[in-house]
Amino acid sequence: MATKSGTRKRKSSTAKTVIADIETPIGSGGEIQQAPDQGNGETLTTQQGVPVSDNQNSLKVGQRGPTLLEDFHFREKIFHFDHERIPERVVHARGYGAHGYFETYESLADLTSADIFQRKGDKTPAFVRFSTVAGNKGSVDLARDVRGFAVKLYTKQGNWDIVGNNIPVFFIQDAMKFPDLIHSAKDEPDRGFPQAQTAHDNFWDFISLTPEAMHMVMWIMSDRAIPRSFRFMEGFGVHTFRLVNAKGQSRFVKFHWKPKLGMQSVTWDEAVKINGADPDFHRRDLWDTLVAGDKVEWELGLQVFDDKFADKFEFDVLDATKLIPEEQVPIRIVGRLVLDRVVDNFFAETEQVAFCTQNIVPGIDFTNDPLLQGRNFSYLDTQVKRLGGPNFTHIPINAPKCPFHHFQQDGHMAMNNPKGRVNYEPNSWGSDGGPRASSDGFTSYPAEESGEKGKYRSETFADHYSQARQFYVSQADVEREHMRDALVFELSKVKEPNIRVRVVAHLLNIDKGLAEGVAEGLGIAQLPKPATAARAPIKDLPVSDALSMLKNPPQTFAGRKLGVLVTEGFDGKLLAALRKAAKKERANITLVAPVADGIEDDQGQRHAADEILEGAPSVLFDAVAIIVSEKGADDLLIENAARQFIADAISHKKFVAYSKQARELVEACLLNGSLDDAGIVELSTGKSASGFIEACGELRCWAR
Ligand code: HDE
Repeated sequence: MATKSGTRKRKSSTAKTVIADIETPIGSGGEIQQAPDQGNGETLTTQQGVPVSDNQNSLKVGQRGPTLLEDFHFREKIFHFDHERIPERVVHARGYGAHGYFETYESLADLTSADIFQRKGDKTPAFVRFSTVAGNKGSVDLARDVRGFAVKLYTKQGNWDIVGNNIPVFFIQDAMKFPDLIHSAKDEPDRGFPQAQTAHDNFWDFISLTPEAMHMVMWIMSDRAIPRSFRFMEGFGVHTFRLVNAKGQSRFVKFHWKPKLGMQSVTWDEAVKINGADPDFHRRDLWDTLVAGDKVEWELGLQVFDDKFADKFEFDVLDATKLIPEEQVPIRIVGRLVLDRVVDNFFAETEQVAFCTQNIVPGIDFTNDPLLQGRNFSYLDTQVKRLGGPNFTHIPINAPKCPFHHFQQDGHMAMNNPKGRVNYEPNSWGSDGGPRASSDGFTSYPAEESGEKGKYRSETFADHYSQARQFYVSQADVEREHMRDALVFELSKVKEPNIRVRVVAHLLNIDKGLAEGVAEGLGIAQLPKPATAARAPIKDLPVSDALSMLKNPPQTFAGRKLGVLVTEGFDGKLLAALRKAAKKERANITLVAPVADGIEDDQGQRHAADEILEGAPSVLFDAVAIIVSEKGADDLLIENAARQFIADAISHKKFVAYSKQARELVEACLLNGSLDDAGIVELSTGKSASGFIEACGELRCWAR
């Protein structure tokens, strides 16, 4: 409050009341911590910089009187709070971002003049945002869905955004259909559910009437749509782009991101349980990894091809529902993307980052893919809506990191209007006249275009089933089973029988066995006729092993997590051996105990628990170990959470290790398997611990 002399001092009486109002937390050692503390020593101010004397009580007339409108601090605080939300993204609302860099492996000057690809060893700052598509901002991470994989590269010639997905094809061929696709996938408008899932009538109704979606449907019904971590996903630019070199020669290119730690997904049963146990599973995984000082890497691969290949390829390279198998055009690895830093602030960076497909740089260009052309309109438009005006490029996460000069000015929240008198061009102000266009600026590839105006769909886009079949037949048996189960699950949530039958009619054009399996799972007694195909499917496209995750296993436990369930008096040496082996393999251990405050091992050493049993079901881990004392084993035998922990790990085909005291406990949790299983091992020595961790590199015992 202001004193007569005009200086300020704290209202000590109010401050005391406040402290009494705040709960005092109990520290883990039993001592009581003092709250609140003194902060960082700086004085709290309003946004105008005015020092604040009381941040807990509004200005009133007397102790019990009305609040005064002149309380500018109260008004500012509430006003700002009222405006904290901006519109969430219409699609890809739920996402998570991180910083890093791109490192160029070799000069690609023969292919492209893009500055980022000129010099071996160059490092370009990058920001990446991963996302789900259908769910709202607060939805769960393990929805069955495509994942966004959007990369912003702050190159020396401007920002280049590769706004891709973790699936190399898309549902539709023309951007015109995008609003309908998304409306059908999101919650139904009358009831506002289901959220973050496609298992409902509207989605499958749309799909059943959109044969071009069938290839993508195969991908989203595969385990690609339930990744174990952002770190273990591939990324794709999806569309065909152009690379243009300094001589003006153009080649086509598809972009691929290959995860250094290999690919890995969860099973559907795990996904459902993870969503309950930890809805933030993916974002926590990335945060924890980076905060622990580990880096996350992908390599950039290019599929480069020319008109000759495009002309002889079975499909149109402008059709985003088609991919080019790696076996047909090999992938050339040209650099790596390394994520090494979490954001300082989620909203400022991850929420405000504005990716735009039209952000390209000299040396890169678009093709006529009608989906890409439509996206080039949409992204700029959506950012203006979301971020409130044309100056979203002034937000640090969106600003280029290279010098930039232009005459654009004003508008909401203008932060860097050009300096000086001149804000137009041409002008005659010489060295005060600002920037000028230059011959090495961006020029579009002079592709020749002609034709009659019309609302067209090219004949060359008419094949809807051949690559859907190629993807399906390229999967391992387990992966095919999962796809069949996923289709049965999704369609079982569809209440209109005609829709289910229409989907099965499409499946008949893809694979008869799959169609029959789905029909059987749904109880459709009589198979429908195959859907009429605009073009007869090619049935003998070769198997592409590169399309299967299980045929390309990572063979490493690096970056994965072992959950170790312990009880009081457990074998401390065994845990130490597991820790050592995990460290060597660059894997992590989470200690799960019955209580949070920690427990003692048989050597008398105390261990803090990372999680308690009820809070950490085994679905959160890639493999588990049960290291318990005899008494602990007896106690856990009658504890539901413990039995579920073990039974789930076994039924999810994970590697399971146990100390000899846990033998009976593990046996009791076997449903119909046996302990005679290569992936269920008794540990006794340090050697067996390291053998177990190495074996975990297989990730699952699918044969179980
Ligand atoms: Fe997007 N998409 N999209 N999309 N998309 C958006 O832009 C759109 C498509 C993708 O982390 C929106 O900033 C249209 C394909 C990602 O911020 C919006 C079409 C692919 C992200 C939009 C497509 C994507 C978006 C919503 C059909 C993979 C999140 C919020 C032609 C290659 C980026 C926003 C982030 C976001 C429009 C199809 C990927 C509305 C019209 C195909 C990764 O502009």
